[in-house]
This record gives sequence, C-alpha cells and structure tokens, in this order.
Amino acid sequence: MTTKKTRITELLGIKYPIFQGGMAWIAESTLAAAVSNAGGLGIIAGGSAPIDYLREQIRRCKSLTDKPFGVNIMLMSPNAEELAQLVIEEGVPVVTTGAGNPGKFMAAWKEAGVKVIPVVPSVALAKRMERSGADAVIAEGTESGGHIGENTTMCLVPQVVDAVEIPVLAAGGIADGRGIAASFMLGAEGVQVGTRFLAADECQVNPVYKELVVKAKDTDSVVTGRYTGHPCRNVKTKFSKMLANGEKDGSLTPEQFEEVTLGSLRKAVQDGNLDEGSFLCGAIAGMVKEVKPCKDIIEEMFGEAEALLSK
Ligand code: TUI
Repeated sequence: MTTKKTRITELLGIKYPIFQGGMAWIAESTLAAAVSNAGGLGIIAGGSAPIDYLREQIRRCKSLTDKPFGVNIMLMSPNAEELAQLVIEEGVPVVTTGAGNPGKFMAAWKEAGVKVIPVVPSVALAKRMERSGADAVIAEGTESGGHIGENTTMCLVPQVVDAVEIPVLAAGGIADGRGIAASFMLGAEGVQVGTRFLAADECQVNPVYKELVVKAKDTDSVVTGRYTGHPCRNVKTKFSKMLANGEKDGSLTPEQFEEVTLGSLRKAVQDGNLDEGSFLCGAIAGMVKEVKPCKDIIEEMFGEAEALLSK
C-alpha cells in the first residue's frame, strides 16, 4: 500500500494527501501557502472573519503559492452565507466545511466548479453529503481540537468508509507517520492534521500558544462546553480548568459560559492570554515536541508512513 497516489491526490492535483485543518483564527495565508508549497493542501480558516479580511487572505495566499489551496467555511459563523459566496467570486479551488450541514450551499459551489469536502462527525451526515454532491468527506473524530463530535477516529473512519463511495480523509489524533499509516489501514485516502501544524515555523500564533502545545503531555487536553451544545477541546490551562469545573459543579451557567468565552479564541491566538484565552488543541498535542517548517513536518510524516506501509 502507498500514500503517494490516492483519489485525493488525483482529485486535487497535490503531492501528498494531507490537509492542514482550517483552524479558526490560526489558519491564515502564510501557514496555508507553506503547506500547499510543501505538497499538501493548505487551508485558510473562514471562521467568523469579516469578509474583507478573508478576501485579503485568499489573495495573499494566491500570491504566495501557485499550488491548490482551500478555505474552510465554519457553518456556525453568522456570516457563513457571504463567505460562501466570496469563495466562488475569488475562484478558490477547494472548500471544506465544519460545525454544521453545508447542504444549502452545495449547488452553488458545485456549479462554480469548487471542490467541496465537508467535515462529518457521523455516518448519517457523510451519506447526506455524498447525496448532495460532495467530492470527498473528512471523518473527524473526537480526538480533534476545537469543536468536536462524539465518535472516535478509530470507530468513525471505517464506518464512514463503508457507507460512502467518495474518498474519505481521516482527522483527529494524527500527528506522525503512524497516524497516517493507521488511517490508511482504516480505509482513508488522506488525512487532515491540525495540532501538528500549530507547532510549525510558519504558524503565526503567539509564541505562548506554541509553547503550550509543545509542552503538553498526553493528559493535557480537556473538553469544555458540552452543556452549551458546542463542545470544544482545549489545552488544559487555569482558564479551561475553571470552565470545566464551572460546568461540572454548576457554578457557571451555560449563558455565563458563553459570555466568558466570547472572544477567547482571539485572546489565545493573538495575545497568548493565559487568563482569558481558549487554546484549542487536539488530544495528540502530547506527541508534538518540536517546532519546525511545514515541509519537514509533511516529508517526515509521509516518509514514516511509507516505510510502515511497505513492511
Ligand atoms: O469545526 C470544527 N472545529 C472547530 S470550529 C471552531 S470555531 C467555534 N467557535 C465557537 C464555538 C464553536 C466553534 C473551532 N473548532 N471541526 C469540524 C467539525 N464539524 N467538528 C464537528 C463538526 C460537525 C458537527 C455537526 C459537522 C457537522 C455537524 O452537523 C450537524 C448537522 O447539522 O447535521
């Protein structure tokens, strides 16, 4: 078995079947272009960015790479509709979606020739996406950072692979060649990786954020906000532990939770604010030990995966 040629590399014209996750506030044009230039698919996060900011980021990415790249549309964003239109106007080749069902945008994207690859947390949504014309799906396990579903990567990926004909990428808990090899054994034809790229040289987050990820141990991620309906996996910090305790002992109502976490992603990413910031990260953070260029990360991961799969 090889990772070198899959339906994902063929569909998108990329060298390695690896997407860099569309991490809100984090995944901007410098990081995305570095991943695309290294042969993966870099992705700019739409998050809840103002439309002018996202347009500028898309144009900047085009100036930094002649390789394909993508934009992630976060469907809980209040301006998802206008960002969905923007990617068409700007001729973005690939769109990924998260945190919802992109059904109402599919026809317009397909008509414009955009490749659409939604993140799915369940078999049911994967099947629905295939019927609506998705080109592939990303089956994302609860090991991921940020907003998460319930099922694990190990359980979800093979069930999604069995349920759809379109190619499947695995996401959640993948940070080295073993993770890629395991994903391929589960039937995936590509992977999406977030946390490993947080510790890339080209990742523009505050140095405090990178240090937290590099220093994290296996037990250093925590899920907060289940009771708001938007569970998020974070690095354990004083702030995230306060949120987790407030949720558990009832000292923080869901409304208060929403209030204190408003703007907390920006505070983490830009300011490195340990008192009020949410440092989203995956459960695999404990394995990320070194900051290095995207090209080295990708080449090492696939070198290791190829060696394992050819054994
Ligand atoms: O979207 C993510 N991860 C994210 S988004 C984000 S920004 C945020 N800000 C405040 C509150 C919450 C999020 C941070 N991290 N990953 C992809 C993902 N999508 N994970 C789970 C899902 C998902 C969940 C339900 C996708 C579809 C879905 O569909 C439900 C339905 O409508 O059928």
